[in-house]
Amino acid sequence: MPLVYVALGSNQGDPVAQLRAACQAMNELTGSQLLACSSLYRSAPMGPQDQPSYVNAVVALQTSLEPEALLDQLQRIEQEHGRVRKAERWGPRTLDLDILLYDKQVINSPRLQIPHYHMHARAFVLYPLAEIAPQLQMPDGVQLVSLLENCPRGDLQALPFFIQQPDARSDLTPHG
Ligand code: PH2
Ligand code: MG
Ligand code: MG
Repeated sequence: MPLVYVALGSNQGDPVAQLRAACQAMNELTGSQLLACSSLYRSAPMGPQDQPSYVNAVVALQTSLEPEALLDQLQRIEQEHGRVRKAERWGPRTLDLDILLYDKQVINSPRLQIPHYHMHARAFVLYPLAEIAPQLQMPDGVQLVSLLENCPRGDLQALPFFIQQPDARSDLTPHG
């Protein structure tokens, strides 16, 4: 079954509760199982500075949903958690769920760009991802560790809260 990495972010309401609820909702998707969750991380907003800091995490999800069907479901979960789509780029949001990687696929459709278009340069994506998939290779063969070398950690800070870990899975081998 395909292995997908999803980035979570929130800076409105109760971000920690939003991220926990989103993990539970992803684990309940048809044909899907959450395999791993990173720690929660706080960082200053990228983009407009007149918004609260963000809480981010990355999860590994095994799913039989095709990429666009998964996108539909993630957008539904965003909406159910009060997401209001606004015109402002990089503006505040109650819940943002971005597909980072879908197996080794490269997708450039009107709705989906995978790998996620800017993941290479975002500490709040790369460090949580490395926590759950240290051996990961990008579809183009570049190692995640070499992306990290070019991406300073900045103010990214691991929080002392956790998302409940899914049951330990002996068949979860690093991707790549
Ligand atoms: N998401 C944004 C805009 N800015 N900044 C941080 N630190 N984390 C985010 O997830 C984030 C952001 C829009 O998706
Ligand atoms: Mg985003
Ligand atoms: Mg998004």
